[in-house]
Amino acid sequence: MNMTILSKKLFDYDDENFLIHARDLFDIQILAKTLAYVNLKVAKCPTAFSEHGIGSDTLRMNSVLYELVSHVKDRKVFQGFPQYSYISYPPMIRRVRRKEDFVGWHQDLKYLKSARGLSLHATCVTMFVPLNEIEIESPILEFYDNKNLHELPHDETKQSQNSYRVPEFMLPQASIVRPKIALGDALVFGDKTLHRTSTVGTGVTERVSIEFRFVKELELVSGKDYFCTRNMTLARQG
Ligand SMILES: O=C(O)CCC(=O)C(=O)O
Ligand SMILES: [Fe+2]
Repeated sequence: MNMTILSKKLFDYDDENFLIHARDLFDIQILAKTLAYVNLKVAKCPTAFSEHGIGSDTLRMNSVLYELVSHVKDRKVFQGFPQYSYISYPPMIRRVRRKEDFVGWHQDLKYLKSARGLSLHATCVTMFVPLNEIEIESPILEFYDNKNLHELPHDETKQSQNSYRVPEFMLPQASIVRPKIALGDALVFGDKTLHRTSTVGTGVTERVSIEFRFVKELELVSGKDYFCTRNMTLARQG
């Protein structure tokens, strides 16, 4: 797997089960601008995140969200997953500030296959980008470092009305990785990589983040918008 100089591969078992910590990928000023856009939208529409911290389409349908990916400091990061050269538009924006906003153990593959998730694409790579300053207590992500991960069954429990989670008894016996990330970094992982909102730390400090989903050219959906990382432009699939 190709890497930017500042990227650290935390594990890499196959195209769908890997984790990269990409350091210093985004300019702090562009992150601040994107966060200001999110905050402005929330000020205008306080219910923008009413449902479990996930941004509504009114918040997400703006190309300002792609300024981030068009200004990555090192485009080599995209070469780490070359078949996934289109980012599904709009990206997901999330604001985690209560325990109810936490997402349990899951594989993003489950969301691809569900009616209310990303749908339509068979596979994806996720790039998770925090927008605000990260503190020790900030709920970031944690991951299972496990070689033998297949597609796992998920269920919906009362605790997580808006998310699927892998039942406890199905969780692997493997070590958990909690990358220490800083503002400007991203976490990139496959759709079978098992992850959740990290529950380490007692208090919940607000965290706003964007999730970009990279999909394969062969799986593009007609009439849908994408950002192409090969020519760095927004494109509608005609
Ligand atoms: O933001 C979170 O806590 C969960 C994010 C997540 O599951 C993802 O980026 O795929
Ligand atoms: Fe996820």
